[in-house]
Amino acid sequence: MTVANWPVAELHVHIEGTLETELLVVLARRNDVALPSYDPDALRELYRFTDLQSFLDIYYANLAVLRTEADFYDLGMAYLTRASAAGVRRAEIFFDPQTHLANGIPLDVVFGGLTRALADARATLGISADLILCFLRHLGGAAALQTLDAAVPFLDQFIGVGLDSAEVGFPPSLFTEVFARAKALGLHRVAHAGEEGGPDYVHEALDLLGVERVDHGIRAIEDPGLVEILRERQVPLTVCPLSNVCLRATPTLAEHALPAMLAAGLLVTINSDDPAYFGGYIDDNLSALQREFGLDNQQLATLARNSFRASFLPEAEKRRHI
Ligand code: ES4
Ligand code: ZN
Repeated sequence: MTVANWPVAELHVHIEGTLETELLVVLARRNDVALPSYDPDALRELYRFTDLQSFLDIYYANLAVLRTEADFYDLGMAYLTRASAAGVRRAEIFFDPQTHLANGIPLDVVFGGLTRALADARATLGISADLILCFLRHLGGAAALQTLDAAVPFLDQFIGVGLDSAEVGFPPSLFTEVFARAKALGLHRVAHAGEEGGPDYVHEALDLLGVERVDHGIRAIEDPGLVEILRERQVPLTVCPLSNVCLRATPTLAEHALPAMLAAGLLVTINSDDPAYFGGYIDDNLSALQREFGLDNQQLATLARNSFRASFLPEAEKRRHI
């Protein structure tokens, strides 16, 4: 076993962020959607980000190519195949239904394609995967409530809700009601917080949304009181190092908060976020950390164990992996 195929759970990956430029071109041609170029390398050249918003602008524009159930199936299957090769045994996958609804794609098309991909990947690759429905914070709390209501007929096809998109200016407090409703429906709850927003957003996600995991959470390290709460409760943090470098949430990988987070006793996991955009899958993130910080096999094993502990697998299944 090497870092390239160490058995892990991936808990922070946006299925839309796994759309490689090769598949982007195939889908654009299939659906007659215009792209700035039809050369996958030239398209990748456009991925030069200065912050979260500069990434989101390109990411949302590209999603216009996703039109049919087969498109969502191909997207899901491509990720699960690549993730399986990287050692992923369990994936808890975000998707953004509001983006597709805005593009005129009904929920049953999105669920139909993704759910079929997850079932086929389980049968052919032996990978366990579930979906987490994310609300786009820039569309606000009322739109999130509407989206959750519309998703109730599909409750057997997702295990939780999350919160993503532009962070600063859209605090967790806007989503208190929709997260309370998700809890009442028996859904798990996670939220992006402390990526570009400060530690106050992490406090709000914990106190007002009752999240079971924090996505990113790297800026929590700025607040010693918050670090103590996260350590004491062992709240998992799904950290995405290559994403943080690409979007300049950290100046360089060498200056990443990860070593400080581990030293503080936080339950940290390593994830890829949007691997088609940020230079790599979970194995690439682990290799980069190994190169930068000289992670040894014991530290790798700890990160892998953390990923299963932090997952939403039933306890008995977690133990089979730990
Ligand atoms: C995202 Cl890196 C990141 N942050 C917030 N929202 C997102 N959606 C997709 N990737
Ligand atoms: Zn993310």
